[in-house]
Amino acid sequence: MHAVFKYNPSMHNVVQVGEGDYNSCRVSGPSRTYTSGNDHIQLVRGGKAFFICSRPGHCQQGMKIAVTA
Ligand SMILES: [Cu+2]
Repeated sequence: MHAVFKYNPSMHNVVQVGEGDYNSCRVSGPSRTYTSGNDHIQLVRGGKAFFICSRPGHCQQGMKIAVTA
């Protein structure tokens, strides 16, 4: 199972973060950044994954998603 993120890469990105960073809209712990604009990200079955956009203000305005695979 995987997640697909399609977006304009000149405006946004996708950063996989931990739950704490997801809640606070910060990237302070382990993370992985995707910038292709058409990212296919493998998910661990039965696990939760947390994604935010790290461009300034975007996550705070709601550009974030938590998924359960
Ligand atoms: Cu964004």
